[in-house]
Amino acid sequence: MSQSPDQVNFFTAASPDKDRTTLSDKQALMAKIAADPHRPAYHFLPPANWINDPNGSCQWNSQYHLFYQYHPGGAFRGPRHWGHAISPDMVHWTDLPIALAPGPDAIDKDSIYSGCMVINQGVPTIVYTGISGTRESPCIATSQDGMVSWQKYPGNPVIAAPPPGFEVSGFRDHCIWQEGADWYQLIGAGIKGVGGAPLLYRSQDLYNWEYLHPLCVGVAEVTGQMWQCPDFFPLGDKYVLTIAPQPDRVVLYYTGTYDREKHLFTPEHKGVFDYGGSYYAPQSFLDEQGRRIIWGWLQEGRSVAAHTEAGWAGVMSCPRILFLHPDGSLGVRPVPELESLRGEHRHRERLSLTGADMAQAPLFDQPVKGSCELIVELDPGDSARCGLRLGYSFNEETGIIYHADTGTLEIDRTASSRSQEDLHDVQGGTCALSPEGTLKLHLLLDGSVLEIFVNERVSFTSRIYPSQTNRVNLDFRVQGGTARLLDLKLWELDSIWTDPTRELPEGSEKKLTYS
Ligand code: DQQ
Repeated sequence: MSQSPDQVNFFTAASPDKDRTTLSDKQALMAKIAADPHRPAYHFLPPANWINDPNGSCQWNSQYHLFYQYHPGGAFRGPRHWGHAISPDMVHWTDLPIALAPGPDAIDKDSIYSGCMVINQGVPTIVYTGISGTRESPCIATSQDGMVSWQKYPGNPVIAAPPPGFEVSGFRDHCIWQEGADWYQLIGAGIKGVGGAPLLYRSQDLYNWEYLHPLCVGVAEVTGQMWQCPDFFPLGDKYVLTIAPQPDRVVLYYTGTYDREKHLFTPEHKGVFDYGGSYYAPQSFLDEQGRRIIWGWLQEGRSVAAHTEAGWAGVMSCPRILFLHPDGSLGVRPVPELESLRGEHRHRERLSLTGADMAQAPLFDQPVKGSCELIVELDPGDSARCGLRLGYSFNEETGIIYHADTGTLEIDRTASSRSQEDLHDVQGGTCALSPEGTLKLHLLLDGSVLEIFVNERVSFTSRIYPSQTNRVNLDFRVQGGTARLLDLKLWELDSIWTDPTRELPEGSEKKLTYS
């Protein structure tokens, strides 16, 4: 499928005066983006500009659809639209025209905020939050042409205001499911002074909603004032609620039981979904294979000025499969479809290293490509710390180190880049060793994106901005004892953009189309 840039609307405000945006502006922007060492090669993002939350995620008629919060006016926050891309495999994507834009009606004149997709008697139906000033309104749009163009419901909003009786801190973001003949909807909210509280509604037609009660209520001091983007779904014999809490912005999950008579959720197990500090506002869906897939927005870790100048900001995480561990905790791993990108392979096994101070052993003679996948199994032994170092030019490095005394993994970004514009911190979180006492790390490194899955239980997603990302030296690091690297498999990964015109702007308007 091909769309002209104007249809896709990626470039209209690449220059501050959109009427003066010329082909050479577009070419210059795309050339800069194509040469950007921080630009991921196999994580989804549009050709340019700002994105945030995934929206409307679904698989329909075998096609995967990813909508996303999008500002076509530049690589900074602005009036949010819904961008749209489709894929046969969640790996290779085709850009489609913007699905939803603000206005012209007053109810959503300022932004189209996050929401979900349901198929209502064969009709694709989006439920989103219309933004008008400070007013947040649940709204509907439908498509009659297979999800390409969208018509807003003239009777929007479908819920006029938050329920009376308490003061909410926010009323936005939607998760909808069906039970028998009834639809149920959660809207992200919080009760002022109390805590996060996703509000539960019921409807028979998606257009008329009856308020029931909060699905559950958090404690403001512990889990924040407002739970954005609640997502609620069955998994195995439990139910799962994921939330994006404000102000902490660390995605949490609860697994527990759901009483389908009383429509109350009783959390039994609470966990951090991702410790990295970059992963936010995830949304899941059930695909046609019955897999629960989830993806989230990877925020920038560089200044607003830096990403505005770069011409792109935000990227989607890789699609992840969710499952339940026997102890009720959430399991997570990347989808196997990503394996189709695997190229050159390297392997190491049985490497033992001892160090009183931090000892370091190179894992390969030659640097690896900055778009790669690693699966590493470590036995911390009696060491105090062990892990990996990603080494770049100019002494820039990122440490991925397990601390035995605290049982935490730390992502050390203090020397990740020379630029003072970027985050320089240490991110850490608890991660349990396997029953055999080992640590299995599954890493996806892609330009400025670093996703790490630990023992298929928790992820650490980070953004790093070294000056150059095409050559990475990998080292094994050990301190205060002996640790063993049992096995390491590495694959360099191909770019998902098989159409070079997406990144190479030279030539005509035609060459700027996407297929
Ligand atoms: N992002 C959207 C909101 C949501 C927030 C606005 C979470 O709907 O609450 O872009 O990142």
